[in-house]
Formats: sequence, structure tokens, C-alpha cells
Amino acid sequence: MRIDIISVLPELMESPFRASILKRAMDKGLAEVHFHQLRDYGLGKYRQIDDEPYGGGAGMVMMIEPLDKCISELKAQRDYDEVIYLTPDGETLNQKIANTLSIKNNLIFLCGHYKGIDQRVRELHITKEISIGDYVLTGGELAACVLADSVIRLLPGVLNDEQSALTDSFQDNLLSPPIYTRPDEYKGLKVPEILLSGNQKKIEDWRHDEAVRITKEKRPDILE
Ligand code: 6GU
Repeated sequence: MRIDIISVLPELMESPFRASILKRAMDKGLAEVHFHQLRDYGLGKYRQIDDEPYGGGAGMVMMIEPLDKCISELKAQRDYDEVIYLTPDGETLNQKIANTLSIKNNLIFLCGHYKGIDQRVRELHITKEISIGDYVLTGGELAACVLADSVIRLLPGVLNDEQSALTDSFQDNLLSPPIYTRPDEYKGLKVPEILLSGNQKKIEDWRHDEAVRITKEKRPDILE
């Protein structure tokens, strides 16, 4: 998978891809992330990328020309499956969206800033709009990292068996059951007997029941 990220602040996104699981995915060639500085496509001597909104009002608008130049240049090099605009008014990211995107080859992420983008960029290029939750960030960059992480970890070969994504919370509309490791007792707190029993069938049943109980308690909204 290749992800091209367009932003006025690419520096903000470099470290997440330089550590741990995402780094290994890059090193193994399973994912490539390329950053594009929107200002390189800006207009005039000051490389302008934003301007005041027609009709007045507070805040600046990301101009169409720099965005169109940048996206068109990328599209001329390869076919993209989606051009995703990261914006608080997008569809809220969930595991299903991450799963769907993880089977694509080439994605563009556009990080929003200021009041947003000229509406015509949407008409020309944007195929999907994604938000990471109902709160406002200073820009789409951190959201782009969250989206990229949620997708890249699903690519075949990125996680090993112990980290398997199949048992993740949300993957089957259930939160994860409680987990424990050594010691079996700490300050009087004991690991549930059943997990020490060696009876795999009973353990799996217990885990499923606990997952249902915890989901009902914390997130009844995700239960089917
Ligand atoms: Cl994608 N962008 C910004 N600026 N704020 C957000 C967001 C995105 N998702 C949640 N809040």
C-alpha cells in the first residue's frame, strides 16, 4: 500500500512512522508513506495557499489551485483508489472503514487546515471525508496519522500472530475481554480460576461472555 499525505505541516507526522510496528511495516516494504508540502504548490513569491472566504466571515480557506496542482500531479503518476479529506465534518472513523481501506493500493490523504478547503476541491478530487471523532483538532495531521495507523496495522504481514488484528476490540462488534499475566495473585488480587484451568473451550466461552458483559456495560451502542 502507498499513502500520499498532503499537508502544510508534514513535520508533525514524521515520528509515528519511524517507530515500532509502523516502522517495521515501512522497512518490510508493506507500506509506503510519502509526505507532500502543500506550500511547494503555493501561489506567488509567498507561496500562498489560503485566502479570505468569498462573502466574508472569520477564518481562511485553503485555495483550490495549490491543492489541484498537488493532487493532479500525484494522479498523473498512478491511479488512486480514494482521495480522502481529513475533516471534522467527515464520516466518523471506525473499524469497518479501516478494514475497507486496508484492501486498497493507493490512497491520498489531504489534511485540512483553517476553516477548510474551497468547495470545488471536493467536487474535483475528494472521494471520501473522514473525521476521527466529535471534537476539533488544530488540523487534519494527527487525524491522518490515526487513520494511517488503523489501516497499515491491518496489512498482511504487519502484525505477527501474537498481535493478530482478528482478536481486536471492535473487529466483531465486541470490546476485548479482561486479560491477565503473571503473577496469578498480586496484593490479594487473583486471576480468574478458569484462565488457569487449561480447559480451552471453557476459557473461550468465558472470554466471549466477558466481552459481551463489558460491551453491554461500556458500549451498548456497538452491540448488534
Ligand atoms: Cl480529521 N480534523 C480536524 N481538524 N479535527 C478533527 C478531525 C479532523 N477529526 C476529529 N477532529
